[in-house]
Amino acid sequence: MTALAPAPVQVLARRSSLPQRDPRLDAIWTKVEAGERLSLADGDMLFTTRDIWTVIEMADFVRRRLHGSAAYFNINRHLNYSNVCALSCKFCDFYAKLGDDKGYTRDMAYIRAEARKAVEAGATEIHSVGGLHPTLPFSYYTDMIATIRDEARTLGSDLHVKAFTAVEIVHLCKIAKVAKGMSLPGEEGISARRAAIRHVLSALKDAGLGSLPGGGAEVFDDRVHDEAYKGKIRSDVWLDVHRIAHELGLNTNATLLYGHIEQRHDRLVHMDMLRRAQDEALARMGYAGTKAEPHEGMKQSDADFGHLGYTGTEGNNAPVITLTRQGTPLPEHIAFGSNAQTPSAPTSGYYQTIIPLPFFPDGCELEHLPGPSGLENYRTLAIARLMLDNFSHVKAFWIMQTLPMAQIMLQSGADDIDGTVVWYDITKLAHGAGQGSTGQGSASTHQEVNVWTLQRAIREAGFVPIERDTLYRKVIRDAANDRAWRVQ
Ligand code: V47
Ligand code: SF4
Repeated sequence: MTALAPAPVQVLARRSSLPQRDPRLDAIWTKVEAGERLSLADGDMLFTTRDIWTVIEMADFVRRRLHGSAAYFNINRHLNYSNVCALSCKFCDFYAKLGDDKGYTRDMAYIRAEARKAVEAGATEIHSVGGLHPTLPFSYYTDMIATIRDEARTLGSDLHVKAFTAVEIVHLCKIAKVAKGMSLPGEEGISARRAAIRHVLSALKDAGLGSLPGGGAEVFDDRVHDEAYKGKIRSDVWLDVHRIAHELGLNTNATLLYGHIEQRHDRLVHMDMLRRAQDEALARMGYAGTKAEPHEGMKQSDADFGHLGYTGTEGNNAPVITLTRQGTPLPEHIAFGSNAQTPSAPTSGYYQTIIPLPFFPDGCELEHLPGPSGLENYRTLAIARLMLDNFSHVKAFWIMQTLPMAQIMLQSGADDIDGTVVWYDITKLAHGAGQGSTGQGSASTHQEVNVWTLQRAIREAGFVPIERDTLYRKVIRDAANDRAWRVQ
């Protein structure tokens, strides 16, 4: 099996000649061309410059260096097993309380039927998340995964199960009754928490869990956390769950929920925390770091961000590992190709993609906020591509970005638009905002596009559509039966 290896392309840097060209970006261009890590101060300039087009041009340069003209999609189904949740995040229009009319919890017959439908539609992935249900036993979750995998196997499919955000994993630690000591302060509490997370993730992996989605990260800032999603795990615990998943060989994704009550610098800190976590994951895989000491730019950014309470760069001498230098193999090429860095090093267990999620105000407690503008969406996605130099992929999740926006995002740093989705309960597009969807006139959780529509959207944006599986391997379809697939 090989991972997707884009055809090598000759990438020539372009320089925007628009009147609003910002010459301060020249120094950032030089770093981008050299594949050097951008500092938080650079990120700040990318957010504040009026020359957004150069920001986009730089992100497109990086995206093409990594992926050439390839743009990825998958055939998947989202399955929300329950919307009943013990928390009440202010940005969330999805949750219901136990006993509410709008609450639902799917039983195993429903889940089995969904797995069957997914296989019959040729899906390679089920993406399943839900609320923090107060009474379901831990066995429900292992049964759910085993049921999906069993039904798929019966039908001859190796359907991948990507399930449970880090927030759900910690909830499962509590209900699996392995979380003793999780809330204790100090090292003892932390190691007990880690042991509980490891136990739960191992049990889920044994049941057939294939990877973790990127949800629940929101934005890694305590002020925003306490104001908008109090009660949820904080950044240290979210990152811990993903670190332990990586140690167990599970790949994971990461999201950034922006455009609500956070500030732009919170987004940059979030990106910095994620790329530091990825440095660790890639180091485990045998990647060599390029810098052992914080360089000038990082020191500058410490000064700029220190007063905001972010000291993440202080005393951190971990190697900086970038994937954006010409010719650096992507982790999936190491995992599925013959590019092993160190023969005994693990070949899985890293962040695959960053998914910037624009805040949707409709129906939630923060409904009075306007949500981010289109340009803010492009800018944030482009900056994610530039800052997260050690993430292979940037996903423009078309369900939240809309398909027309996702098309342009493919030219602004994104290389992936997610999949056919079918039902999505977490946010709803109103009044046909997602052109190319089923064309329903009012807000609906039925948000499906067919493969042809996704491929056409990608081609129209000037890219070559490549169907991938969850782990970014190329999917080959049987010419006589397009529901049958294998990975290359
Ligand atoms: O964690 C909830 C977000 C996330 C709103 O890993 C909202 O491939 C905007 O994580 N406005 C869940 N966002 C979705 C998610 C995801 C989606 C697609 C692909 C992958 C992947 C992961 O949705 C939640 C939360 O951050 N969310 N409410 C809202 N009103
Ligand atoms: Fe519950 Fe997740 Fe919604 Fe928060 S975002 S209320 S944890 S379902």
